[in-house]
Amino acid sequence: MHCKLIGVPIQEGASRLGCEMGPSALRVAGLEAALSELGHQVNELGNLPPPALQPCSHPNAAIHHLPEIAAWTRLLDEVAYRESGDGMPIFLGGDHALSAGTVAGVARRAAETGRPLFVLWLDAHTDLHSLETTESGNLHGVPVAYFTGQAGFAGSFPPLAAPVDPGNVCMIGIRSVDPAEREAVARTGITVHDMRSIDEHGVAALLRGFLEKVAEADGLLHVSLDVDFLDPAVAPAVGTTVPGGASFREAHLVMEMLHDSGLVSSLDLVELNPFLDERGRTATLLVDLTASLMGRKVLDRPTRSF
Ligand code: NNH
Ligand code: MN
Ligand code: MN
Ligand code: MN
Repeated sequence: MHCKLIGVPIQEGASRLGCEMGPSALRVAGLEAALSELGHQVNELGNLPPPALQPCSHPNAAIHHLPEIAAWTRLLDEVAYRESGDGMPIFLGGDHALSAGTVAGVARRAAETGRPLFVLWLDAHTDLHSLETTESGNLHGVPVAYFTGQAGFAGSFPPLAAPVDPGNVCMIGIRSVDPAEREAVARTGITVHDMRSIDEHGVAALLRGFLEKVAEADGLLHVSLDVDFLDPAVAPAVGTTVPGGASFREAHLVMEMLHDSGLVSSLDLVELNPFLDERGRTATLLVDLTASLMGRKVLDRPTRSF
């Protein structure tokens, strides 16, 4: 596989500063070497420079940094479209607002190839607010509403060329949903597997159901991994910890199954805040999870798709 590492030093979408250092921490933790050791060709594209701003505003006075996030979305839509033409872009965040642009760009590419894009959202949160409904005003809480074509982004965010069908979005790990997001989940029909579903059925059964759907549709699969998908006991370096998250092994199992499926075409690693880390352990875990997604395994096993 030809992997492209793209640093996205964006932190204006989160309430706490520090995600800007995420790409550096992932590099220091050895992401490039981990991928090369697995036999992949790795292109290190460096960090994207912060884009120029265009003034814009919104009647919701709670919103923080709208011109910054709108400009990043415009830039990332272009970059993701360009870099998904050949090889697998890996976006090193940066906060989760970056996924508005990365998913929009890979969706535009997928639409051209005629294959449907699916999105696996690994997160404690659904990130389904619109600009109207966000109460925190932190725009890392809105990307899913944007890239699935929900109303209210016109005039600031770039027009969306290829909205992702909400029926193609699957969320796993969810345990913090605001009232307006609850309503949006019901309205859009996005599949949400909360932590209770993981407890009841096991993460493998939930993920297998989704991967079968992607394979049947001959789809492309974008994976968006928010650090707070993981339990804060194993991944403390995130500004929005929520107890009761995925365990170390649950997260690795998800990555191992994704590798075996052969379906993943692009990846976001987001919300890593190195300022909150303990001696780099969260950055190291993210590198190890990415290695599992890209083929690292304990033992070879009889081939099984997923
Ligand atoms: N739903 C909350 C908000 O909109 C929290 C979002 N924070 C996240 N999302 N970390 O992944 O502010
Ligand atoms: Mn702010
Ligand atoms: Mn998120
Ligand atoms: Mn989250």
